[in-house]
Amino acid sequence: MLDPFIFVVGKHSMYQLYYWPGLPGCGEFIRLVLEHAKVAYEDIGLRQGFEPIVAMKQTIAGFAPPYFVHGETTLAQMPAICMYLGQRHGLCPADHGDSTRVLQLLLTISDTLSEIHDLHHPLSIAKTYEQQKDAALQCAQEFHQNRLQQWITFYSKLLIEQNWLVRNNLSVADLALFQLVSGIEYAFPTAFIKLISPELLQHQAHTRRLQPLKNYLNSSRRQPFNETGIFRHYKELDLA
Ligand SMILES: N[C@@H](CCC(=O)N[C@@H](CS)C(=O)NCC(=O)O)C(=O)O
Repeated sequence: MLDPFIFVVGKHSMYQLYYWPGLPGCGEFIRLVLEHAKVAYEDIGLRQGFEPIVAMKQTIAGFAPPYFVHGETTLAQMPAICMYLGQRHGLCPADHGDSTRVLQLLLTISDTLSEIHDLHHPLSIAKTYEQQKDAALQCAQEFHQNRLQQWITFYSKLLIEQNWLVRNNLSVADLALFQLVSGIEYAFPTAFIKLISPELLQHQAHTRRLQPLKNYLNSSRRQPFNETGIFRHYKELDLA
């Protein structure tokens, strides 16, 4: 029987993604690229559990998961992995300046992710949310008053008069923006309704319609948001 966690869709050699099972986290950004590129990959965490991820963390592969292995190449950091895949599978411009621009946007999205993660863990990732709830409430208030609007404005301006972020060509940065905006909608539904822009709503709609990404988003392989990931829905951290 075909292993359900080895998704052999294309003709490319096998890629391996190492990411914690049970949460979409940074791993899901990479899955979106793999799925849209229709390439074969082995999802080690979903298939084998936490152990291989912990083992990888003890090597010099990179400080924290996601890790990505392709033959002799081992990578960490979501933006670096997305760039590697984007360059191999037509989701990154050939021009050096434009591809660096894609990298810049991935890094900016990564900055937004850190800020959103730190809302529920403002003091320490070693403590639970409940142990730092007071600080989290304070940070969330500040975030909704200022930062969320600033982030939304930044990404929206890039989409005025174009469907895709860099020279109106779909790239890995667009797939990452889709996951970021989807996560914001999950974590802060009230803030989302009040603050989201027409540009970002349209970008979401365009991305959701892309094939083959659409097949993945509608499949049971899509990793749902939950309260163990970056985007957590705690009602008290949403806009009042
Ligand atoms: N900037 C890194 C973030 C890596 C990261 O924070 N990984 C989390 C899960 S999303 C983790 O497992 N952290 C464990 C640790 O920091 O020890 C990336 O984009 O890959």
